[in-house]
Amino acid sequence: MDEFPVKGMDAVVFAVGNAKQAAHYYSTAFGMRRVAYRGPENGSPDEAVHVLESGSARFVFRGPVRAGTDLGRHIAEHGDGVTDLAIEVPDVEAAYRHALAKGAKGLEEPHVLEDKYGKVVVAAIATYGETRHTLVDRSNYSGPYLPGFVEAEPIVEPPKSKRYFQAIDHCVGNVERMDEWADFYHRVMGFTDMAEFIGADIATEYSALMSKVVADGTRKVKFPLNEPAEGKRKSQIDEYLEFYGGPGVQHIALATNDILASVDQMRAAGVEFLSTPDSYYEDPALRARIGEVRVPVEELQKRRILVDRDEDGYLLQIFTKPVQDRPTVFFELIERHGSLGFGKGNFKALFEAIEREQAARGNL
Ligand code: TYF
Ligand code: FE
Repeated sequence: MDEFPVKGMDAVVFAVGNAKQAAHYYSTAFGMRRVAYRGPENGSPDEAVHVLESGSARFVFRGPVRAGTDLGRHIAEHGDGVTDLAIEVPDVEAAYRHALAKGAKGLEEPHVLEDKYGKVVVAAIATYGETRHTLVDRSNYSGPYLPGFVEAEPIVEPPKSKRYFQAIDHCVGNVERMDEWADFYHRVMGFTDMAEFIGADIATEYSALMSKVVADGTRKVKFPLNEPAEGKRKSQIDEYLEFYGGPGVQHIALATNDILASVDQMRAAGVEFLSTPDSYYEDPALRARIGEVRVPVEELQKRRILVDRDEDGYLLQIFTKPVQDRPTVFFELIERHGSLGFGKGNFKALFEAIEREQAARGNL
């Protein structure tokens, strides 16, 4: 029996300096639709909260309205970042009791929130850094987000074309001790390791990081965990830890059905992506390894989209630059065609691209 059943990701919650403007950026540049709001106008004097969706992916942006809040302190310390990887579970009480029995730190006891749309049960436990997992059961709720939130108009007309992405594929944490946190997810949530990992061998060669992926039994919730390693130069994970001020969420991967169109539209709206050199696409070894994919390699090359293949299929992926002034949180777009991996074959090219940015910032 699954000791910690999960339904999927419920939301990624961001703490930002200006939630109104963040909501605008994710509407215009990420094609998301605002669906709910809570702020001084409806019972939240200290913070404004905008809720945006794209398919099943839900982002929540919280911004302080006045000085002296813990939210404001969090932003002063970490910059804009992710405070909560909220998970939808069928039974919050059972999940929370199980987590605490296995040694998790409780942050919020299970409680019921209620309004005219019904009831939601929530609780919260701590994970790495100041990050938390809120556990949510919304099976008896029909409102736009949580009790207390009102329906909100989209900020701009959502894209006429397809949405840019439809789900959260995985959420990556940068930590100081990967094994400790992998064990946390094994013990507390019954998550198991996925095949992909970066061990000390690869780490010293070029990546300067070690990485492990834990996931629930259904593979709907996937959490890679990175740890800095002694490499030839300063690890990108150390840069993150320094600028974020400790462990936290590094990137959110968004599942798309048409990465070419999404990248084109996001670029046109001003989103910056990491650049892969032409040599990546012209490498005969890559061409041989990849075989046939749904578009000519030239179409990927034009857009700097990466491609990887394993025994189950292939995937296309691309990474944004950090989306705030601090070199911390970024996004990945991923289009899967059978592959359940994370682009292991791209790690070298990807980490070289990341290191070029790191060097440009003077942090290598
Ligand atoms: O999530 C992953 O594992 C891939 C690769 O600092 C990756 O997206 C791993 C570490 C990293 C950036 C990307
Ligand atoms: Fe990723």
